[in-house]
Amino acid sequence: MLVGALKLVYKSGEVRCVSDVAYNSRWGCHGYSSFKAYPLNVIITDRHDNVIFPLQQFIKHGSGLWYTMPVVDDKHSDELVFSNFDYPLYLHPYMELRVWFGEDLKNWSEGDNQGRVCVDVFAYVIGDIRASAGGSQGGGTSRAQSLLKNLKTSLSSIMQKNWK
Ligand SMILES: [Ca+2]
Repeated sequence: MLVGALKLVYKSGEVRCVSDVAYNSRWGCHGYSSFKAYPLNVIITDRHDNVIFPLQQFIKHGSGLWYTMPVVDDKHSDELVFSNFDYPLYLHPYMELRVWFGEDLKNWSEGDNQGRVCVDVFAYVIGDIRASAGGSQGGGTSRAQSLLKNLKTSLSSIMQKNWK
């Protein structure tokens, strides 16, 4: 299936980028001075540890993969949503996705990291590749484009229908 977005929904736990629990966070390292401007550190990769989300333009600190996203608060936000409707992700059965703490992925300043966070992962499905078998290459993209038009008119109902 073609996936335009991934959503991580917070379930439980805390993580921090140093040993002090004062920096407990759901998605990064809350209030830690070095990363206040880009406090998010949860990364999605494939099974070879290639970064899928966040998109490169959000990453502000390449060594540890610290990033920022509009509106998202690293301590209080219930959800973390990554989207890429220009280049939908093709997910197939048994494909592995990994949820990383960026510092751990990069083996950078990871020795003092602590904690664990559990999340549910949802995919925003914009098409099934089998449904368009025989169609022209790029059919998924045009489906994404048509969906974007729908989003403008009925965002809430589509959002409910497509999260799986
Ligand atoms: Ca650290």
